[in-house]
Amino acid sequence: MNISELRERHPTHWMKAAALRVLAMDAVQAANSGHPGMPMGMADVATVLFERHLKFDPSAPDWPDRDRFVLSAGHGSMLLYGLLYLTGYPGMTIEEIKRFRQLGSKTEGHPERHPGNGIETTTGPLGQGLATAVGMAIAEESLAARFGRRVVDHHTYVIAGDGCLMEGISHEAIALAGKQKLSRLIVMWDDNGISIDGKVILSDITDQMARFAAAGWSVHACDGHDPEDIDRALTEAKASTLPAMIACRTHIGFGAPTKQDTKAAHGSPLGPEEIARVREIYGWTSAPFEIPDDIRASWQATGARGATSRAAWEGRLGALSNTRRAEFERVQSGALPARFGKAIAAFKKAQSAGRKAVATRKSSEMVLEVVNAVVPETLGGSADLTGSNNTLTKDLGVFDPENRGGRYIHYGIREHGMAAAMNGIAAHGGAIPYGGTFLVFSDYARGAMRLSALMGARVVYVLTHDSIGLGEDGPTHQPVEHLANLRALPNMFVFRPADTVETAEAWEIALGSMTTPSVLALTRQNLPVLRTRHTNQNLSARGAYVLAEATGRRRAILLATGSEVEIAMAARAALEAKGIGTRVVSMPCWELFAAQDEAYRRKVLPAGPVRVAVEAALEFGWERWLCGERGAGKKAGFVGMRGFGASGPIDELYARFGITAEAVAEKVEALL
Ligand SMILES: Cc1ncc(C[n+]2csc(CCOP(=O)(O)OP(=O)(O)O)c2C)c(N)n1
Ligand SMILES: [Mg+2]
Repeated sequence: MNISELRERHPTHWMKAAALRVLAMDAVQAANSGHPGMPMGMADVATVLFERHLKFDPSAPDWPDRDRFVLSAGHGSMLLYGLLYLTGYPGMTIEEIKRFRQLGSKTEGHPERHPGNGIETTTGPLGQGLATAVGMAIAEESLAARFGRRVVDHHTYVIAGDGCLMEGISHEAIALAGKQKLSRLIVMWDDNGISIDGKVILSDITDQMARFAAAGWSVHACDGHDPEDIDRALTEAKASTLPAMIACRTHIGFGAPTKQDTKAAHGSPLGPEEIARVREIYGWTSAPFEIPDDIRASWQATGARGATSRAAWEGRLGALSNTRRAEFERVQSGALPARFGKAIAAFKKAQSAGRKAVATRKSSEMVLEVVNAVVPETLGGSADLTGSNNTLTKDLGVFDPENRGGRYIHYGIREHGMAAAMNGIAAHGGAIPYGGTFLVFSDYARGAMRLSALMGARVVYVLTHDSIGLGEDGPTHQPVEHLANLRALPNMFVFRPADTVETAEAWEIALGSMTTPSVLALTRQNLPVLRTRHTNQNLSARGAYVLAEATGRRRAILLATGSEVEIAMAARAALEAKGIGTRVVSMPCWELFAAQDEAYRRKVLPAGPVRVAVEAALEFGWERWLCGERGAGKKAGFVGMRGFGASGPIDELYARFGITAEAVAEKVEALL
């Protein structure tokens, strides 16, 4: 449908959509940066969605039963900000729109998760929004199974561009959604045939409808500028028992006389002349950032539409029994059950006494038996390594279309899709996701892991086979740089527990960290229990602590994590036997140790003694603890990997790479 037809046949719709278009065009011009083309192209789709379908209430942005709207094509952020402003989200004022992309504004270059302002998830890296939305739809089904459709009954809508669909992560996401029959997930594809380099056919000729259909989706198409056709497609999509994709044929930069349908509309201001001509073509006479009263009123009516259904929902929530309502409210708030801490303490006590040597991946499974029994909102899973990651505990049940009450998700061999889905589960709220793969394959998930950290999502990554200790699978599977890589991420706890007790502590911290995701790096090989003296206190919460003190004068401090703490303890025994007083510091979480006050850090790492760190990974990053923190380069050493590992039995590998108690003791003696 062209603009003159639209203006004639749907005048009110046209002006509402034009308001979104003009806001985007003007804000991008004012910021002198941004992406006007996508909002101008998708304004009709967004208007119909918000006016006739989306369940939302700007006066209660965090209403748990709202529909989720995800702008996966995050570069078109002005479309989202315009919608939030026009429908009346209190946090999204015209001042914020005027400050688009400015420091400290709520209108960042790309949407950054802020549910209080109606921004459900962080997008910008293409494809992430779509894959995150899959997790939101999973969480919705899971919560509906737990609490009933009377209080959990919403949809997840996504706007995705060509870029989102070209990214590899989209394949993982749509395949997972198709298998899971996530019928409340609706993806609106901005089918405009243009991306940054020019026409999409420069690089892609995929039949997207056929691709989605092949993955088990219901596929639809519409003229993305015709409100009646958009409405028809959305209505059909909602009626489907499968996830639905709607190919919305649109024109990027709709109405821009020289730039429509070209790459020039994608990512730069249109310029004053083009903007003036667009105003004429649109029939828009208002100045920048001014919305005519009648159009404003019409948008406000759209924003007010959800208040009745929210009131009705409040009534239904109130009609639940007190216990069920309290439980619903607890999981929504993210608070853990009251008995969680006691359960972990009891587990630790039993393990300190029992002293059973197991791999920490097994320790993690043992902890999860406790956690999953006490915390009913966990949703576990693995990227096809369930038996290796030890992520499945008894009685969880498998989440699938026939059993939405199941709490274990077979994510398939889709690390990136799993990580993004977990972000979506966490962002949705009401459930706590954890998922496993090998540590080395965190590379395949990292795009989404970075967003976990940036968004502050409570996601737990169970990453097993954390070193050459995995043995025969060889260097393709042996992480060496991954700990450093993950430690480099801001706002990510990287735990490498040394035994079952530390593993329990890591889980306790991870689940209690509402705004920080966690990695648990776990071994394949057995490790002895080193924390044989029980304390209710979570020692790992300080990041590092003195596990064994020097007897006599302290001349050496050994720093170690995970499986190498055992090696440090053996080295200590050898050194002490020679009269060299040696302290062992276990460092399960660098980030938490770095966050301690200096007095504590100085107590653990005083100046003076030589320091040797041992970790079956690259040295990268250890300088901070060896040379910084009152240390000195000439009194510091590192025992660990220097390059890639090798295929072979574990004992031979540790010897081959010189990660042994003898090597640690020798290094200390050489430094003394
Ligand atoms: C993972 C990722 N790679 C690259 C980019 C840079 N980028 C931003 S938008 C874009 C083109 C997207 O094309 P499309 O989705 O068709 O958007 P349209 O031009 O239609 O608005 C690219 C390559 C990005 N944001 N994320
Ligand atoms: Mg495009």
